[in-house]
Amino acid sequence: MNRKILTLLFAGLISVSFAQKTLPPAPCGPVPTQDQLNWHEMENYAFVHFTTNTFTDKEWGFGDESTKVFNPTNLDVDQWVTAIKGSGLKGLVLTCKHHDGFCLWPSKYTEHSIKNSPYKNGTGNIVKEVAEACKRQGIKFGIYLSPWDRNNPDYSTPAYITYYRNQLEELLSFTGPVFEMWFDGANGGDGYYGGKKEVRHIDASKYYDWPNTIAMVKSLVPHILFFSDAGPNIRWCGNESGYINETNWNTISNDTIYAGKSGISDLLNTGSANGNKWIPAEVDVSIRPGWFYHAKEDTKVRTPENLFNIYLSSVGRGSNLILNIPPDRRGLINENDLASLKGWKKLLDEAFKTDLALNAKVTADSFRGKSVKYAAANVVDGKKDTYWATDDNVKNGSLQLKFAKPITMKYIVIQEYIKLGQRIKAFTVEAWKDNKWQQIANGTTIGYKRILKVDPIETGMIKINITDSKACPVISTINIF
Ligand code: FUL
Repeated sequence: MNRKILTLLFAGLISVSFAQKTLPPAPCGPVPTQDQLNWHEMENYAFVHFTTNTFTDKEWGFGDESTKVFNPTNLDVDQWVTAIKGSGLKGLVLTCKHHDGFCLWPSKYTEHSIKNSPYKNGTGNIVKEVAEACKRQGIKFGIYLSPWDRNNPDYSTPAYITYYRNQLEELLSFTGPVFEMWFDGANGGDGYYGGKKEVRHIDASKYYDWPNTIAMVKSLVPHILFFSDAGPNIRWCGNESGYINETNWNTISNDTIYAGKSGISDLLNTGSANGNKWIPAEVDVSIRPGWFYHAKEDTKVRTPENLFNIYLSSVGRGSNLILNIPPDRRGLINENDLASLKGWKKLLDEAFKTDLALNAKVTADSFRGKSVKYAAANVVDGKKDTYWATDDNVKNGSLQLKFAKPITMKYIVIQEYIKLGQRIKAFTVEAWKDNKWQQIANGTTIGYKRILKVDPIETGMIKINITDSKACPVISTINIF
């Protein structure tokens, strides 16, 4: 063996042992659970609001609606799921019971259900039908069971909590796995309440005894995640208009979130950099002005462009999107909604078609321990579990992407490796144009995913500069479109 080869082998051995010695960054602050990570990866899914309201043209049924009004004449849950899946949505959360108390499954605990409706002469179970259609077509299923029940005579007494838990147990006996459960924050007020027709108020923070309900549900479906204003697993974004703040922390301290607190919507909309829990935000919004189908809103369905902007201001800001698509009185997703969804999917496919970063040469001003394990090239390797990171004492850094030939870009997508916590507080993007670096975008948080829309620009090189971070930055992916 000649001397040159020996030297090379020796250098190789040294760099291998260096790579092995460079430990990954320690987690920074709270980190997501595996179930939350799986949820982040879903990015978007559908909400489906369907009850007697669909037939009475209401948004909030009083609870005295006759079960006989619920009569979808042409219900086809596979049509819903096909439309939802075809739009790129990864799951469906169904209102099994809305505030009016009417149950879409034949509950043995109440007469106010589908069993007393004309639908399939009272033999139908729409929750089961939908759960099975989701399974058949390969999307996830979630449930909404309104805590507020304007029909139930016991609402506001302890007996109702038993009723609510019995119903959950009943539902979960036939739904199979459930990825998310939605606890609606709308609580208490006037209602039918078994004929009393009065106003009932409850203290939502105590009345429902959520910790015990959650423990009961988790024992039945261990991987379920709970959504409510305060989490504990997923938080509300603070509005129903389709956006999360540009600064969006997945972290928040859940003892700072309580109903009635002033400024709560703003806090939910941003999270807090130093929050002590990982409770990411979900953006809930309807494709129509209302949550339920109303024929008079057929001309007010959101346009594909509007849905695309909502995608950018929700998923593109590191939150998940739950888009409500309410079936009409036939029991079908209406043609108007189908047309918008189709247009939306086309816009998404066109915008994010070819990842121009895949062919870029990526370098960084520094990388952790000079180990290839943390090198810049990891951000374009298409693998979600590799990343670029700096040394612990380096809280900023620059990644440079050089393209084989000039590209015209419109979108920059950046993903933090959130398994190690959310870190980045500020960043800028520069493009090489007219022989100099020019700043074309800047932002604050990144989180699971940040999509930046820039004025289309032709360039041969870009730089992503992390200018402020809670701890050494850890970036898993960069895509350019
Ligand atoms: C709100 C409810 O009151 C609306 O009817 C709808 O269900 C929406 C998703 O949540 O709080």
